[in-house]
Amino acid sequence: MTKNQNVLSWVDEMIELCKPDKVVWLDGSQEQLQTLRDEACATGEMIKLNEEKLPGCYLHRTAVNDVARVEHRTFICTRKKEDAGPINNWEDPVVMYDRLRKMYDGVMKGRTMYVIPYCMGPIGSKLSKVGVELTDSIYVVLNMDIMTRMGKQALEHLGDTSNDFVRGLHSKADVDEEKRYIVHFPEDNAIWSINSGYGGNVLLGKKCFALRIASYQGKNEGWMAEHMLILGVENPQGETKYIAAAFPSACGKTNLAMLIPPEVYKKQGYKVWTVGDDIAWMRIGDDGRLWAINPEAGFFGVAPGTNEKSNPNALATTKRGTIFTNVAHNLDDNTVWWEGLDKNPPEHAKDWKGNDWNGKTSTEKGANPNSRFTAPAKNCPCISDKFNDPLGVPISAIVFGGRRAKTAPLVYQSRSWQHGVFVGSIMASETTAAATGAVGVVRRDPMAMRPFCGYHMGDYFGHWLEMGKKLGNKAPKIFNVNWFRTDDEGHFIWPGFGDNMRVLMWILARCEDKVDAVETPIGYEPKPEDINIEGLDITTDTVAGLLDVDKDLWREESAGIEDFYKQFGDRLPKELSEELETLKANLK
Ligand code: OXD
Ligand code: MN
Repeated sequence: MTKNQNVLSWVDEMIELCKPDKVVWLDGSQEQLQTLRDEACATGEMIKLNEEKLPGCYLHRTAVNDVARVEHRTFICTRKKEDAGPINNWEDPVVMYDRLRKMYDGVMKGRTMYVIPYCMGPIGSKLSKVGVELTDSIYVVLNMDIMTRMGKQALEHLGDTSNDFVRGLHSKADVDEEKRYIVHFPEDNAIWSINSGYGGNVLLGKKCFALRIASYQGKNEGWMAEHMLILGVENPQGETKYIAAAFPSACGKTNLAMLIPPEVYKKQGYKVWTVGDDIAWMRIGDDGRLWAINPEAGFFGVAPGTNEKSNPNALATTKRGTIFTNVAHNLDDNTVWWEGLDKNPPEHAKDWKGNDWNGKTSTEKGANPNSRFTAPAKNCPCISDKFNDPLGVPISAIVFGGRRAKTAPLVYQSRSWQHGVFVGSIMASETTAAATGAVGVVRRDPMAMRPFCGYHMGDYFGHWLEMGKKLGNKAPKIFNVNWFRTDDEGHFIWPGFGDNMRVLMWILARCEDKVDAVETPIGYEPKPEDINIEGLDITTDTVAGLLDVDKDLWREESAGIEDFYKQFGDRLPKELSEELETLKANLK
């Protein structure tokens, strides 16, 4: 399938190590994929769902001990420890290769090795990059088919001589938790993953390549790989402006990316288009602006909570050609169900572990809280017509956000790119009672990249500052939002979901210099009356409350930031220490 000697010799080397019985190269053809789907159904690895209700859809269950990303077993192995930084787990690459080689030696005996060439980003785009993943899992092959542009086309994009491809090696091995490793060697363009079958650990194009390795490449090559959704807001004149936004998990990224405009905007003819829901690769274009692509071709979304009200577009996306993982299996009509889908759980079902389950009487959950759908982006009713555009889309605004009950206001704008980098670097989200038992524990998650930055976080901040210098006055404006402020009873004050568009509209108006702002100690804020609340149950006073900056809370916040910053030592850019000093002075 390729004459590229760099690919061929690396695959040969890995075959020698893993010793599979058989090697199959994926060309991306439907015939080949269907053979694999049939084989996975025959062995029980996947279950074919109701062809009428869910055409081309399948159900898969992972091992019970293997349902999420494993940050504590995820490593960045750079030659120098300090290059991985204080937030990543590190091991010497020589030691790690040696340890892993012993585990991979003969691991595919009696199994087939699948060779998956894939392209992250539109074929032919200058922003796209190729990876090759070797795996012994058909589930991985079929997910990679949805999540990436896979097969022959990827090798053609790479060409016959290039060595610029990411080498990904994956084996389920024995799915042994104690021996689970998700290891990145950024200096070798390599990812080795073993003993897991869960998406985030094994679909190596996603978090491992498109964020961890790509962030490192981006620093060296002058571009950015970010944990951001990309959406377009089209005005009644047919002009579309694009926003890239970073949020930690469980803050509604997929919902925001697929937002349905509230009536007040819909009736005027505004539309919202989804370019991506998780990852953005951004480069400076010939016109000096920042251009973004979504490197993925599908959505790997959390199922629970997705429903007709919260995200009808996501739900519609999962109705065809989708792989469901760890949701409940409705035996009556051979479909799927998860908590929060509707108020009608099936009585004759299997839960995500494969045990008999009655949704009406059982106290156990039917779906794992991190159960997922892998769905093709092309199914999405609001997918942008620029989704496959090799040029990507020009970004007007960058938005950061987290879940904060009190501190952060509904929205504020940074005073400059440098201040915006500070705003991103201090991003934090409060854990919910459901997740940890302890409400309001702040976890700092700079730019939502804490688990995904493939190098020293201090250098990463430095790279952001560099990009701003290159962009100059063409740089996107940077904002921070918080949909999650609560009242004294703990209820959310802001309605959220589609109504978040009201805030995006202020953001875009600022980008076009169409609206004023008020200066506060933390940055620019809207005048309360500039947030459109037509049709909402809240008053301008409520908005004023949502925009309130409590100086005492922000003094506490500054102390937290100072503590957080200490770990970066002299690799913290001085510009960020200056911004912290400015904040402290503004709060006096
Ligand atoms: C995540 C995801 O964990 O997108 O951030 O799956
Ligand atoms: Mn994510």
